[in-house]
Amino acid sequence: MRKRIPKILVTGGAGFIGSAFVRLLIGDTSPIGSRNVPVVVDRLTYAGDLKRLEEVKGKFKFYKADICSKKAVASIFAKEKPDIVFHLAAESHVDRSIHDATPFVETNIKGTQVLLDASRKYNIKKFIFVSTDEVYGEIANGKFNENSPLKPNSPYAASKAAADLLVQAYIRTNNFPAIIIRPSNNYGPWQYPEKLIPLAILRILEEEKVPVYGKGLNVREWLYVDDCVRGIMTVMRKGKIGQAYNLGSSCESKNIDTVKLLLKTLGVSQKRFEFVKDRLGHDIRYSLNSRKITRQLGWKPTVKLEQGLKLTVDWSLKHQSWLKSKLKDINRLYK
Ligand code: NAD
Ligand code: TDX
Repeated sequence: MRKRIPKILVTGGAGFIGSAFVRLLIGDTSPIGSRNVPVVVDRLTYAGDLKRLEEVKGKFKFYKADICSKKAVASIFAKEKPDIVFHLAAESHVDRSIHDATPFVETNIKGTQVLLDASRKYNIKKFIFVSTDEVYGEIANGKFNENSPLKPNSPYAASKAAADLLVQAYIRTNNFPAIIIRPSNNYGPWQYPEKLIPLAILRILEEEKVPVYGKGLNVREWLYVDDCVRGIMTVMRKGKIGQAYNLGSSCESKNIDTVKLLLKTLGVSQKRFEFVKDRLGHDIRYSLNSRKITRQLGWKPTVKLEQGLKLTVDWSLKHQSWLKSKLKDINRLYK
């Protein structure tokens, strides 16, 4: 008898990481991926864009819906009866959360709770929650492991930590079958150009300078998006219910070095940046110990920063019109 293919629902599937995950899932030739028609739920906020899924058009089912709406989520779950939920929908940009925390509390906390309740009601088999490294707060030396306390600093990070804790509470209280993933800074094709790397590329394309906050000494751990979504897939396949997994690349770099490497990759002068006013409450460094996922589940990153930046620049040069289509929104945010 043919095994039933699990029905997969992805929230935030029109976003940067969510769309990369949906593309991976659809291209997957294993029993889970092949013949799977994932259900994508996305409100299409400023950050959502179905162009990211154009190459897999017709191979997924799409619902334009707000995860905060109990009614909308209930009707999707009633109709689709998913087996596995990947929850990536979120307000994801730290700078925006500093201007206005409201949508972060709404989507990241309330939206997560609505999804958890619907998932419980419909007895889903697995709930994969994509949290973030920012829930741990900053670390000057050493690395965070999965048992490090959650001490978020920005409103974005606080809202993600609240959601992370809610998932943990449902695991403990209801035996809810969830797994938490905490990835480090992602970059790669289709990232919205509000984040450092695509913003820097867009500014260079516009003959402007790259804005570097403070003195550029803050450190981030850069994870190429394809490695991230492979990690999410690995956790779905082999991860243990009730566990959390860090997902980092070990490619740590000071922002100023990242920007200089990017300028070199773009083939422009090393001077095409300017120091600007620092971000409020700017976390000095994120750094993950990702031994648990590498040792227990066998995942490892494959793309080093230099190579990932090259891939990102090549893609950006071919998709300049998409990046530039976001310019008005970006200028409203930053100027
Ligand atoms: P993104 O901003 O590119 O995409 C978020 C998606 O969620 C968008 O398509 C948006 O339309 C959708 N969305 C927002 N609010 C919604 C709502 N109320 N209802 C339905 N859909 C809604 O984000 P991303 O960079 O792809 O991040 C995906 C997830 O990974 C997020 O949960 C984020 O916190 C997490 N994460 C991101 C990074 C990173 O570096 N980008 C690192 C670690 C963790
Ligand atoms: O113009 C800029 N200049 C600058 O110096 C911008 C936009 C950022 N920065 C700095 C701030 C950070 O130290 O670059 C670093 C990276 O900034 P972002 O791209 O905004 O990412 P970050 O704040 O580190 O958060 C990211 O990683 C964790 C994602 O946006 C989150 O969604 C994820 O959870």
